Amino acid sequence: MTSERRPKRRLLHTSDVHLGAYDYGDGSEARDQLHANFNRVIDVAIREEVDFALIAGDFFDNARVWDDTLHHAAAQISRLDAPVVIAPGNHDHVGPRSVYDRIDFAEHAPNLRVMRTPEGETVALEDLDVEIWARSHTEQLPDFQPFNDPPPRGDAAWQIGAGHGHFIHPRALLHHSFHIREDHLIETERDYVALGHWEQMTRVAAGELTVAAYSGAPEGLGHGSEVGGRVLIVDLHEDGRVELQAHSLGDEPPLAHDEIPFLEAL
Ligand SMILES: [Mn+2]
Repeated sequence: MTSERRPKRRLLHTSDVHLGAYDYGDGSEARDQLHANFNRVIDVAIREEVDFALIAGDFFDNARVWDDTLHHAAAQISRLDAPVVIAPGNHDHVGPRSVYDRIDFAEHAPNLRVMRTPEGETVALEDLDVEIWARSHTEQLPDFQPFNDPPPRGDAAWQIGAGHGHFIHPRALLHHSFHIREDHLIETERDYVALGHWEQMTRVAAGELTVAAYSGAPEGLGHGSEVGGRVLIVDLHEDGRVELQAHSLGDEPPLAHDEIPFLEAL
């Protein structure tokens, strides 16, 4: 967008963690696994020395997760010496009966910012010269469109968008809720748009000037995806380039930008 050089920044993008999805009965291995997987997401963020992390919705599975899950999440987030921003999705919506009202996250994870304004909200990370805009889910409204009418770019060098919903391929049948279209993403005029709601990792079309991708679920439940158990590391380069890498939560080598699947059709 601008030809001036910008500060080099690095972020971690994940989504659809669904912490607490197995909070029933006496607990289970699946529950422990989900918790351990989020610990590994934070491990990657620390190892890769990210400047901030962005969770594009469905961080918690529902508003009735166990207290222990809330405290586990806050403790893990606070291990990272960098801001963590959550743009809530349909499973962890804001408003009445929000999971984020259950404990005082500001006390337990002072580096966490939850976007709680239903009309949409810009979080300014002033020390980083980064602004993040998103519109959070409030409840299950099928016609909710995360990127309808985004505000113009702000003053910070880097403009990031986040949204939780279904990217609609131009040739797709319109049978999903929470639509995100390519022209929505183009109209954001953001440098990077972090998407959530899908369990598979994929880049999506967003015009020439915007990079947009789903991180997929970190536990690798991706249906039909070749990439699982990964998070995105996003490098914002001084010349304005946005470069992705898919980092494994296990021992797999990272995938370079062009190796990350690109949605051709749906
Ligand atoms: Mn979702």
